[in-house]
Amino acid sequence: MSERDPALPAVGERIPTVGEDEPDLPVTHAEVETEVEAAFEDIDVDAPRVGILMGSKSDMPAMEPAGRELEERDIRHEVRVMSAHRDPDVVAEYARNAKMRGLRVIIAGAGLAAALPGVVAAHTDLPVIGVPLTSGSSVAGGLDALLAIAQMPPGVPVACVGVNAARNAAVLAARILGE
Ligand code: AIR
Repeated sequence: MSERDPALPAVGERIPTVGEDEPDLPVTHAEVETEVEAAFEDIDVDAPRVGILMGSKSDMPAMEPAGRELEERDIRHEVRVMSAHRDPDVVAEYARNAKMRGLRVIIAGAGLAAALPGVVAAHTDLPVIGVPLTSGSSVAGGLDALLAIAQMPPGVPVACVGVNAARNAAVLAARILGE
């Protein structure tokens, strides 16, 4: 069951009425439903369900197959470039807001000291799929990124696909979504 928005009154909760002599009235189911409906009106029904992130524009060719796979499956997604090291605040904010924006899975690809998937997982409880990427300046052909993504500490999991396996990340995202 999804958590109740703490900003909304619970059924039966007493809310103050206008006017001094009137007693407080308990909130009815109908009133709660109206408030919940109003809150949901703000949520974009066309919101993306998968976020595809990458640490640099230079990762785009390697990450494109993930977007293609989701497109073929008609799964709404968005693509963002953000670096865990160069734009740490942007990454933290994106991850913190992701669930509220309707995202259900995050795919994050990066090369070298590939912190992006792990940092995203540190700021959200959505499932995060990491894609280790080879990079021209890697001294280890992508093994550096593979270890950085796979070796997460207990309690902060990142699912890790193979090096440059962006398409597999999308297939896994689809399976997590049950599609
Ligand atoms: N990277 C960017 N910020 C942190 C990391 N680990 C990675 C990118 C890219 C590589 O560094 O994901 O694979 C090289 O980035 P650039 O921008 O120099 O081409």
